[in-house]
Amino acid sequence: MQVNVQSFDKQGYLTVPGMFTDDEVASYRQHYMDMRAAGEYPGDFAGVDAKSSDPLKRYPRLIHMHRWDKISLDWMLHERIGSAFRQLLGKEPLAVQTMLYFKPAGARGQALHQDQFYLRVQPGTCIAAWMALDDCDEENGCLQVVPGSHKLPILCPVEADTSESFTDVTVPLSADMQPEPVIMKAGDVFFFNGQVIHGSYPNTSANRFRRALIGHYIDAAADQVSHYYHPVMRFDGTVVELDVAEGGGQCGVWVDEGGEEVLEMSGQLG
Ligand SMILES: O=C(O)CCC(=O)C(=O)O
Repeated sequence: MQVNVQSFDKQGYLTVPGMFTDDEVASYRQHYMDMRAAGEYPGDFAGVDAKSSDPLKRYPRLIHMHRWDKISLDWMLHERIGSAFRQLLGKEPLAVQTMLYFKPAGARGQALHQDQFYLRVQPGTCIAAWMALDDCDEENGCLQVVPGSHKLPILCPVEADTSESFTDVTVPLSADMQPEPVIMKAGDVFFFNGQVIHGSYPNTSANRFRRALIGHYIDAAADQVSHYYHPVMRFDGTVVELDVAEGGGQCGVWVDEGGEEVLEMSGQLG
């Protein structure tokens, strides 16, 4: 499958329509619904409570399933995903994470953020493959991205509104930056680099899920990534040793310069 490398280079993100068939998507949906119903897993940090009034406690996201679930491992290292990455990066990709977001009706979203804030890949940045398992639009809380953010440094986080987001930090936008919805069909995959500011708003639908299967990757030129993302895997399933990226470093804050907002690298990451 040919992907539009020029568009990715220009924007830092790209939707590849129909990467997975309806049948494949239906079988992933069933697999993860069965898995969620069957019990608790490492990574269920928010707790699982089938009777909670919080939809995200009834359906918390799954994290790092590829470490104990073959279907997740096979998807993370899928040839179609690998081929897209080889075209987009021009380098061999390395895989570091899987996640499954259920996002049922009424669930909060995830405040705007940059993945590189968490992964701390050096040199370079991370890149995500975000596959829609349901059709996604603004009603059920589709992904939102900020155009033009793909070349920004890491911005200093500020407090998020936890009535809208299940995470408690976000990044401030300058006045001329506006998130845009990423409307997708089930089976489409959205690729975006680790600097791209993205997130999602609550699922305001009456009864629609907005499930997504997500992989995080880095390219083979990287020599370090945060501790949480080890072990790092090649697409043939073997493990590659990378250094552990430490926290800290500078982050950007918006400052007023003669009536114009400019980024100043005066903040410090914890
Ligand atoms: O799916 C969402 O709502 C947010 C996902 C996300 O931010 C991520 O995969 O980094």
